Amino acid sequence: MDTPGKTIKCKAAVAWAVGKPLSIEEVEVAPPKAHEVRVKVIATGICGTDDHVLTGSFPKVNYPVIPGHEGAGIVESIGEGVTCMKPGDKVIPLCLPQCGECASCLKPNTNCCLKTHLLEPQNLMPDKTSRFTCQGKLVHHFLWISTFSEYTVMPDSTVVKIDDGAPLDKVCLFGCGFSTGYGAALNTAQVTPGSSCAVFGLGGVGLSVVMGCKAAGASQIIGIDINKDKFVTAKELGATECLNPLDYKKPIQEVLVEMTDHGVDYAFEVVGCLDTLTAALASCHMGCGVCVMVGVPPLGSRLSFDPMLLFTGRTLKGSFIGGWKMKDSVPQLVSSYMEGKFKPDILITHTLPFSKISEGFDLLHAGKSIRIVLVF
Ligand code: PAD
Ligand code: ZN
Ligand code: ZN
Repeated sequence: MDTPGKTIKCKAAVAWAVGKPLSIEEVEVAPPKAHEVRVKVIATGICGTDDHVLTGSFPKVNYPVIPGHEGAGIVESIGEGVTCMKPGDKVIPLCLPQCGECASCLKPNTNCCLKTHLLEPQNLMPDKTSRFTCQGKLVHHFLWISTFSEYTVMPDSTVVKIDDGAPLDKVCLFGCGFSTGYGAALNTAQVTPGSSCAVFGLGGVGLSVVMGCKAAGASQIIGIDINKDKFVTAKELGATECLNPLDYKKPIQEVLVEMTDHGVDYAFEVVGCLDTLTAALASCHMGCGVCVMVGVPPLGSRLSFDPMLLFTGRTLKGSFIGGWKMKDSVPQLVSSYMEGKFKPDILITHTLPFSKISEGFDLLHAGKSIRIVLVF
């Protein structure tokens, strides 16, 4: 079909309002403007963050919106001035831009590009218009990439070309979940060989933290989840023990401090809950333990804990998409995957046609999946 320059009609999953389930609609996707790229999405994962969008607990989202941010696809057409890719290239949309020009992009030690949604909401393209309409209404973008649409438009700073041989239904996980978890261990915590680690929350992101801790040479990796069904995969990926907080009368941080000789070297919160964040910090070793916050906290929440936990030398830090400068790192992660350096495929418990997206969210809510990949 001769589509470049024309509006494309295709299927997309639209969240019309907070608390409403996704509904599959026919949407119109306008052609890309200057420095934009239109991508045919081939596969997209469902991340816990997409669920936060449906419940209204992700900041600065405008409705109606097309969520989805863990995709992989093929460039359909490019706008004026795009030089980094061409139609037919395999690409991964990036949920965190790397504009290459802002103060953060110019610093070597942060990936928090100042074009991030948290500073400059990405609900419309940079020219403040949307490329999506449905039933005559404007539909918003999500993180500029909206991968729950068969075709989607994004700025060229939020998409990167990858290896031509990459299997798109697997490497879509590099757009968020795997990169976030693996990088939280390697880049943010900088886990050291022989250390002890505790990972709170064993979803797709938490299990990727487990893989990162193992790759970094940690000798003790304790997985913590209230759903014991997650323990088999966690152990397969490198967890040395798994704990269910519901099995203990005392708080889980006390159990961890006892079993690790005064606390772990690194703790990761990968649930998105303030209680587990405080528990993770309190399970760190006094004087040197590092707690990394990966889970997205509830919208508008405020943290409260005993400041002595920090006064006595523990460190609390956040990790945004694993600390990777995404444009530079995602192609390298894909290449390492192609060389067999890690196998995030094990995280994909279900591959479903896009039309079954609601079934995918039901599986996520029931705790019966790790990562669900939808294919168009
Ligand atoms: P998920 O829903 O697949 O996994 C969450 C896991 O936490 C599940 O296995 C739950 O059973 C478990 N859990 C729930 N409550 C508790 C509890 N009280 N104690 C222990 N375990 C519990 O989500 P996910 O793995 O896709 O995402 C996890 C979080 O990471 C979520 O908040 C998401 O928004 C966030 C995230 N952060 C970034 C980032 O850049 N920091 C990127 C992507 C996702
Ligand atoms: Zn995500
Ligand atoms: Zn930037």
